[in-house]
Amino acid sequence: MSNNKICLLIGPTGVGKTLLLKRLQNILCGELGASPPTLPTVGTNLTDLSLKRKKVTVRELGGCMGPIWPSYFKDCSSVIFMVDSANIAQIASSCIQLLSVLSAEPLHGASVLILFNKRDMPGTMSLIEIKSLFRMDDILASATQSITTLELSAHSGQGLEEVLSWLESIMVK
Ligand SMILES: Nc1nc2c(ncn2[C@@H]2O[C@H](COP(=O)(O)OP(=O)(O)OP(=O)(O)O)[C@@H](O)[C@H]2O)c(=O)[nH]1
Ligand SMILES: [Mg+2]
Repeated sequence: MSNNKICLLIGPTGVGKTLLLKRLQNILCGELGASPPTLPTVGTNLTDLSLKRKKVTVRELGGCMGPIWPSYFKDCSSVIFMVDSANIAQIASSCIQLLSVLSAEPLHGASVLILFNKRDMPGTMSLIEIKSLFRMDDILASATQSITTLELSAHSGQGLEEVLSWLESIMVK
């Protein structure tokens, strides 16, 4: 598989990246089932997803690898950046992390999906409030990339089909 089919999956530790990959595989196998356990990813986690039209490889980079994420940027043409929308204390640092990712030269032409995960958690703020805290308008105004945002619960399954549709759409470009 050529490198330009690799999609990078990044975000702080514990936001739900590994669970997302497991749940996408569940859906593609035809049965969502119960949410499986995960362990923190130390290093990278390569997962092949057989979409309707293409196979795509998603490379998760563990949140603990943040300082060396940029060494993987040149090998990908799309990025999924995941945010824990139930962890308000982490929103500002996630925003700064995302701005640094978007300003990286190898990613200037990348397609970017921002996922606001854990929408099933009780007491989470509305998406409008989260986007405002996250400075989404400023991010969209300054970015060179085409950016899509989605609400997600990797746990309940809300939004998983939309993530697959996004992957299909960018892989046919
Ligand atoms: N309630 C809820 N819990 C979630 C959701 N997504 C992930 N989790 C839980 O969050 C914890 C961390 O999930 P992981 O998928 O391991 O997180 P990660 O982003 O891969 O973390 P690193 O590999 O350390 O970077 C696990 O206990 C998951 O079950 C969600 O949508 N809702
Ligand atoms: Mg992980």
